Amino acid sequence: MSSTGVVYDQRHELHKCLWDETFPENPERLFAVCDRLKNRGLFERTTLIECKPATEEQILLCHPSSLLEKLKESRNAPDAEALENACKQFEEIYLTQDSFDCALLAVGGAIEAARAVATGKCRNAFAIIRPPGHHSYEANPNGFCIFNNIAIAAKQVVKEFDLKRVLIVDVDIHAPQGTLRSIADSEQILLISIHNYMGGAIWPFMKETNFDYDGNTINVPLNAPGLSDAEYLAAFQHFIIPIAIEYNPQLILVSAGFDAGLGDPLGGQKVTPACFGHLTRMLMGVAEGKVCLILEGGYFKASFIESAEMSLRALLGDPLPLLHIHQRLCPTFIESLRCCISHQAKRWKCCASTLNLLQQQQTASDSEIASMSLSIFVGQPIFEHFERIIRDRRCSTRNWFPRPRSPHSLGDVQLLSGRTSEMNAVLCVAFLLVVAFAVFLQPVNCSPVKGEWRMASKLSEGMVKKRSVYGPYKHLQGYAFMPKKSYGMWSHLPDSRREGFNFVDGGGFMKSDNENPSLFALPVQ
Ligand code: X5A
Ligand code: ZN
Repeated sequence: MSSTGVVYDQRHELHKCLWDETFPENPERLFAVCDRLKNRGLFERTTLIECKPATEEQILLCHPSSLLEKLKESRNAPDAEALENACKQFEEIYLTQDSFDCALLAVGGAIEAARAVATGKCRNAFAIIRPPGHHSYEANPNGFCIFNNIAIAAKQVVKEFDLKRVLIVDVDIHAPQGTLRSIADSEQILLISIHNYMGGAIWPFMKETNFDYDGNTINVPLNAPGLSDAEYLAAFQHFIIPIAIEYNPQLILVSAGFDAGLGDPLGGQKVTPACFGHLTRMLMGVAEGKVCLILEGGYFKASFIESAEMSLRALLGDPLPLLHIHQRLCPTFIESLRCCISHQAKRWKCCASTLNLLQQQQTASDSEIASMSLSIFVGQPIFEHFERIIRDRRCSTRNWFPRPRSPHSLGDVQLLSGRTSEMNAVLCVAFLLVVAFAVFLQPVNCSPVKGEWRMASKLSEGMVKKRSVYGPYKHLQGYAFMPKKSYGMWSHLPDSRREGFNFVDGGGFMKSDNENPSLFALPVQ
């Protein structure tokens, strides 16, 4: 019987940030995952899939040759300073002399894993690769991603095996704008993604990542932080899995980012490792189990190594820890899901029937039939602001990422100090938008506003005030909406505040500030 395949290649460590060793996307991520899988005796139960560099022809399935030429130059860069300077043309990208080859290897790994599953050589597979890929599109590497590994792999297997339906499911917490754009021209590929949206006030600040997008991408936008297993399971059970079944894919590729996980400093959500295992298992019920996981983000080591283990255990058919759901679904999430179901009811029979059921229930309980909410998007000014930063080559990687810095790198922040009149204009527009959003939309039934949202500038305490914000975010600080729920949310605090956090059997154990521990440990089934 064919087994579970794993891609892992030492050479992926060659891509690292030479000028900021605290950068969250680092080689340590792969070592940590692999160490864990080795220590738990999981590697020996899998088949190693050999990883070879993607060919230029394969890269061209999603990117222009101009990008290949640009990136190739980094091979001959004289020093780190030249590399850092070259990276200013991109958004949140770093390069070493080896990054180009390493990125080719990551794409190659994704392709080989997808091939192994498509041909039946492996029952399913997990490609443990980096750099990640799902943000990159056309000539725009960004968000730690150089080439779009998963989109290229999908296009390659469609071409090579004449597949008619390949499904990509993206569970990374960041909206996969790169995959969305890379596959927009492919009739044989469908993308379903669940990600932070926050009314459009979160990176990558793109309207196409909201529920009302039409095309071969289906979005589940999340508009509140602190969501957990309950919400993710509900999204899968009521929306993602029914659509997957109706689509009837021949192969499922998963953008397996674990940054929606409990404790992730970038994600702000609270999905337990065990839940990642269960999500994988739910997908294994579709496409005759032909599921290929491809690693994307995940930045809190204790959490993501456990999530990766649980996902691999799902692929191997191991028992998974039971999930204990003892919370009601977040109302803001319910509204998102209702919008998704209503919007997709036009195209998917399963959504039409779910919607019908919802409306019958509402009639039966004498409540008004809820209409679809407004599609909110407040990200345009920030998006344009970021585009100008890249165009003017104003900012290097180290200044993009908003988090506390070690003192020795503080000096570089000076690069951005002083507001330009352009920045002031952006601030005014953003501020006016925010005021309009707060004042005029308040009575409208759209929950990102309802009750839960306050202006961050008015907070006496809260995460915005507590964390230092640098780079392009610096001047926007205090003008953004922060959800009330996230006051002092621990996952946004510096790492030192997250001590006492352990992951056991797919759950997590956190000691909170008031010494009142909250327990997420889960019994094994
Ligand atoms: C792959 C991934 C995160 C990009 C964050 C940009 N990228 N602010 O998780
Ligand atoms: Zn991510």
